[in-house]
Amino acid sequence: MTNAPTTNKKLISWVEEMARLCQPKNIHWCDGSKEEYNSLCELMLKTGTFTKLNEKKRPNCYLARSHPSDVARVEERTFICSANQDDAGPNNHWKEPAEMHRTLNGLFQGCMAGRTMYVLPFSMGPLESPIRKIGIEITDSPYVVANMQIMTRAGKAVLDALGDGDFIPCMHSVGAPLRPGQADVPWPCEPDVSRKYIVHFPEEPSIWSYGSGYGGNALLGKKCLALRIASVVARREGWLAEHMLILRLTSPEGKTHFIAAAFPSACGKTNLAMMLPSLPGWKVNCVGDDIAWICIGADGRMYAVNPETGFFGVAPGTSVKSNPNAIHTIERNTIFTNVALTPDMDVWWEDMGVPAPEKAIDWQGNEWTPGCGRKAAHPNARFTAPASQCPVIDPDWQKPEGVPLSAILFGGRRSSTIPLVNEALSWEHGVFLGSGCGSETTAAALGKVGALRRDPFAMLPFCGYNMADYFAYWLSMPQRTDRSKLPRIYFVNWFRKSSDDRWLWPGYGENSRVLKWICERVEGKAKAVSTPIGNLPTPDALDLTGLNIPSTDLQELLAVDIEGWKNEVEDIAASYKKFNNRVPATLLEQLDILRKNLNDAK
Ligand code: O2Y
Ligand code: MN
Repeated sequence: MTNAPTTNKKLISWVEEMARLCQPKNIHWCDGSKEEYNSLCELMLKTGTFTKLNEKKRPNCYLARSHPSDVARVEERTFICSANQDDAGPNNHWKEPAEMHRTLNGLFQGCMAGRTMYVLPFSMGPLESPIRKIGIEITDSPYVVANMQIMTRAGKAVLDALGDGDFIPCMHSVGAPLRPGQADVPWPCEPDVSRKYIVHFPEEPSIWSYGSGYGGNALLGKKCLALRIASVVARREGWLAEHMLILRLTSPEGKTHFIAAAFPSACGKTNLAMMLPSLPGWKVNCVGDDIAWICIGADGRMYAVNPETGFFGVAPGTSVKSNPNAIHTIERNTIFTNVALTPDMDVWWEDMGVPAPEKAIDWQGNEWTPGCGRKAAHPNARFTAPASQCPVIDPDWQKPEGVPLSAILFGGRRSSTIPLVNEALSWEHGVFLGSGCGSETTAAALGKVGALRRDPFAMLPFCGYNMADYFAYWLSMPQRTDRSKLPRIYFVNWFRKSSDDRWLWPGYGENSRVLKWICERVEGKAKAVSTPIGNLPTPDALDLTGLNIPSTDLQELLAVDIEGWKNEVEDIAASYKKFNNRVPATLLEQLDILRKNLNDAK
């Protein structure tokens, strides 16, 4: 290959082999430059993939509309192909690796005909970070390249850092070859979901994705590499790859704590990560909104790195009320996907907090008016925006060694039983609480609205190995460092409802009150009451200054619903059963302790 900007033999021969397989029209090695980004955007304007937005209102912003069959991650088509099925576990779809390679080889044969094959070097984590990982994504989608340029460190600097070293091959095709003379479409993909494949080979490691151009299916640095593959690599190397936001909370006196939080998808991680606290003088800075790579530092504390450089956030529901800092982040240099287009070439979505336009073009490209009975934006419509544009991006967000964690939060969308906040009594108790994570489904998710879906550690769709082994790995942390140096663990729930279906807690910026209590607990200052489920704030320990919340609501938020918890225990026990006796004894002991505490409670 004459035009390869590298001497890396493994890389050159892999690109040659993939070119022979996929038969592209051209090969383009991505340098990650602004010029390259702009020319990809120009290209996508020509093919109709992109629509340019109003330059005055949204400078350098574009809208893409996906094919209606290609709007979200496809969990049912996501595979972990470890040699041994038990290593993938009941939490993953599995196929024997050789068989899957045969299937993929068939699908990728000639799949890039008539298209350009882009070779995109990218790094997850700052290049100087000891745990950064370099991937090379080969893709036939310019949309994927443009999004990856925002979401990762990509291009020449990465290739230079790679040198002759090793990388993770990430192979992607939209699965829509062009015959000679065949016209392209704005969003090429394989519309038949049963022919889409998002495949991980953790032992190689490598990633193969076919048929989708959307988000987590196609931007392979994100969920595929930084969570599924990284979770396997992390266990081998002694660190953690987690589905967590990272934030810094600073008190009016300037005291700072870093907190990581794992919530299932669609529970407001992006909102919390860059929250505007309602408490006067308190400040939140954002380190990351979706993924945390956590390792034990030289001082024995846990340090968290955000491996990404952008936000791929859900647009519907994002408003000045829910997330003012996100609204500012997406004012410029942003790619919008599947939102509505207003007559003045701006974007709109449901619950944007501004009146609906009199008419718009909906996410499928059809005319839309308020009251027409359809949504203007797809519920999983997204913005892709640089993290550096967030008004509260943390000054340390790119520190190669990460930021030291004071606390880890787990949570979910739970309308009953789970209190506003609960402090774990030990690391083991905290791991138990994490294993019981779950969330009630919303209209944005597929399936029945309001059904509880267990999602341990918010990692169920993202853990690249058997989750029972993952629990054991988390439990091993006190053997890897001084237990007293580990972050304290909390379980939070902003989503409690009253029996007459009112929100009991206002959420958003008011969640800073809970974060304040957590930081004060870490400092040994705040009061708590010991209960059968953990330590809860005494009602006067939460700073409720200026918040008009009925005392009966507060009581409900901080009460232990014994009967509800008894059901919770049995439901968690049932969720463990799926792991066929592989769940660590320590977690079964925690379950028994909780059962006994609840039975002993009056
Ligand atoms: O539907 C997709 O492809 C995006 S999924 C996603 C994107 C950003 C952050 N988190 C998620 C998720 O599902 O957890
Ligand atoms: Mn996520």
